[in-house]
Amino acid sequence: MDPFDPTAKDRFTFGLWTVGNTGRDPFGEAVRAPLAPTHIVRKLSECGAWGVNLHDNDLVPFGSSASERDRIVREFKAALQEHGMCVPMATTNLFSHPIFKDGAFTSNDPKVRAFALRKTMDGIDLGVELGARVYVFWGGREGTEADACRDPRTAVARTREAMDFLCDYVREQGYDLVFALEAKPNEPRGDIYFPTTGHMLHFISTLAHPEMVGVNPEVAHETMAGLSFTHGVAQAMEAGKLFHIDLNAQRIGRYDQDFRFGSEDVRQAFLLVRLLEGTLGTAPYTGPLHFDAHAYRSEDEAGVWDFARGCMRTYKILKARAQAFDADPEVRALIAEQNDAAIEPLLSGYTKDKAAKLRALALDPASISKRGLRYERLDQLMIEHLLGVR
Ligand code: GCO
Ligand code: MN
Ligand code: MN
Repeated sequence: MDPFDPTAKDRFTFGLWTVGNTGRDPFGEAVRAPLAPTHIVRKLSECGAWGVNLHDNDLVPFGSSASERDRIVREFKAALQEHGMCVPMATTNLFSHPIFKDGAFTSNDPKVRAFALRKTMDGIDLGVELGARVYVFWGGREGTEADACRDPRTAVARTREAMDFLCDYVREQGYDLVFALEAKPNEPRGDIYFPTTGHMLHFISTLAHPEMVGVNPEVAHETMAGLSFTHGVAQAMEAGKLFHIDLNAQRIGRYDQDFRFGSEDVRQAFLLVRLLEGTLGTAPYTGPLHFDAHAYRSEDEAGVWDFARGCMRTYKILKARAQAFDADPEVRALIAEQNDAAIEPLLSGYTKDKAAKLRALALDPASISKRGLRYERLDQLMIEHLLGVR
């Protein structure tokens, strides 16, 4: 077997909405027929994926009766069982229906906020019934074009109210479920509240149950904002808050492109996989590896499965490249920690004595700054590993 072909052990997942994307965009109609969720389950399992994620309405169309819902869920569960697939994550569509045109949890209309909470409780029930352990919140419509419509602080407070309400709902039901908040700077709104993972991380610390809430960073979203995705993910990992991740590819300064993972900025993709896999010797991320991307509009259904296999293969190839890079003796020598047993203990845990000792140290800025760091060589080695010549 090709070592880069995915298997269930790799924990790769796709959304029903990702491989099911019909290619509709603001300028043109669908180019592919919709795929039945049960068909997607079968095809994804054949491609080597581990799981499939969904919005409530990807599976149960908006407005379905209770009996329709139950039949759809029954058939979907049978397909999951037959193909050995799981549903690690679920989420709510709080953006498609016109009722959400000015937001869901942040709307100025309490009826809209009530509807959003109710829809989310139902979505949580559905997700848990399918086995989901992570529930994602992406506030696609939570933003503005006409900013005078509300004080942005009100939007933050309303979002907190909703999160606290829903955390208590989950606790009362006794569900084994955590929340993951997904930031995006804009699109479909002119500006979306909580535009980056960093904004989300702080917001989480203000919640009633911060331990239940983490983040779901997406490559495209942080890149749209021109930020280093790897740094954002690292900060979330360091805080113990990387509960989920949306992998795709994106160029800075564009609309949300949702390209095949690794198809743009291979260098950032390499650094991301290196971080997630902990090939540097750090603790790896062990959650689902979700691809929130879709096939080019040029593709038919066969192209969709090429796209899905491509996302997973590229991840595995980058993982192998990262392992080789971090095992390279020259690389290890270049990034070896410099230890100084006399100085190190003085740098953490303030005491008057340590402050005095720091002041007394003989540190010569001129001689310290003379040393070249050899990052040119290090970066070139990374490029050579990435290009497969080392
Ligand atoms: C987007 C978002 C969505 C969310 C999804 C799950 O830009 O459209 O990335 O795909 O991830 O709604 O919450
Ligand atoms: Mn996105
Ligand atoms: Mn996403």
